[in-house]
Amino acid sequence: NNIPGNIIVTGGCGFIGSNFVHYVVDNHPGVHVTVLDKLTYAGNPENIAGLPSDRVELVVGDVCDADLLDRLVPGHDAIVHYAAESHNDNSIADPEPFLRTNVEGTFRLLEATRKYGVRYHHISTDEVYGDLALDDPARFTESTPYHPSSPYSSTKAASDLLVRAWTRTYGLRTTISNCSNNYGPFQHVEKFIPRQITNILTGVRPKLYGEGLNVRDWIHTEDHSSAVWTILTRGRIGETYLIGADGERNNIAVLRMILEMMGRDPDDFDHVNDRPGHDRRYAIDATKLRTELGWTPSHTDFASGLRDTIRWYTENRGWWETAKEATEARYKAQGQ
Ligand code: NAD
Ligand code: TDX
Repeated sequence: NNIPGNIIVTGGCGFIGSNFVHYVVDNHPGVHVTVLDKLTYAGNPENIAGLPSDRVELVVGDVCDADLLDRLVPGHDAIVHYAAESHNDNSIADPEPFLRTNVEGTFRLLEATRKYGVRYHHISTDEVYGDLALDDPARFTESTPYHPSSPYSSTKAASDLLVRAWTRTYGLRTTISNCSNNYGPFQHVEKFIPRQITNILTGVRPKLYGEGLNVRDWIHTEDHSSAVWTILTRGRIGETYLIGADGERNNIAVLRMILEMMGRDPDDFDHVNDRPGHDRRYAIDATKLRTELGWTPSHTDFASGLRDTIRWYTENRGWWETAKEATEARYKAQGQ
């Protein structure tokens, strides 16, 4: 085991990064976490509020700020890089921040990794592989060719390629993980599941893109965190690991589950404009992670995870109400 004592978690005030911060604090008492987060519209310091101040420090700043990285990185053993612009629809409306944060930000972190010799783990997505046909039995593996579709996924693919090139050329100690769609509490209301739950809670009909036959491979964010910790501490240097929990479902089925769990008619939703270039299906084969590192997910009952997520949004209106209004105004302008 290679447990780092002092880690930087970029994007640690976002949905998945903050879950990882909680995971580390709860399960690994010897580890100190420095969160580096710009607090964009998607970052909320409340997501890590209440954690012991001797275990977690928040530094508000930009991963593109090389001077800040020069001050921050020395004294740390590892960087876990979650920070990103993460939403496909935003990337279609305005790609520029995606280029800057996802591509330039990763470049700056790799340069700091090179300069200070720290361990680096790169968080990425299954979307770098493009999409699969609905009737294709194949799933993505570590050797699937890169074929991204959207501005968002192309910047994530670019950042993965930078990591691979810097690793080979400069001998950096890196790993990459590509995970499928996450769900759970603290996810921004722009994303599919929280958007539909909070639509119902605010008396708005849920919005389904196109026919809703697109398939996503859902994993609970806690399982993503345990997988990342496993790879950070036991993964082979220079390797890529896919993370997924066999959770394929099409959007219309997920939406009907939400409607039924919230006591509504399963057909009580609107079809809205489809996403341009909408990927049809993502599916992960996580055999390498499971067999080589012995990782297994623990949230394998999607219905129960979804019910808990609905309960969390119902009980935490204060966390999402302000963001909800701004998000829906943006969607309205796009006819979605
Ligand atoms: P999110 O949008 O909820 O959070 C992103 C966080 O990064 C926010 O706290 C934001 O303030 C911060 N940030 C953005 N730009 C920054 C910058 N320039 N400098 C410092 N901080 C900055 O995103 P998420 O859904 O939690 O995703 C986290 C990571 O996981 C991303 O790299 C994403 O590509 C990847 N990922 C997400 C999913 C998913 O289903 N959401 C699946 C696979 C991989
Ligand atoms: O209102 C909606 N209606 C709808 O039908 C929204 C917001 C989405 N959708 C569809 C589009 C997708 O097929 O639901 C599916 C999921 O959409 P998103 O939540 O936007 O996720 P997706 O585009 O699949 O990308 C997510 O998973 C991979 C994350 O946002 C990415 O950060 C991650 O890399």
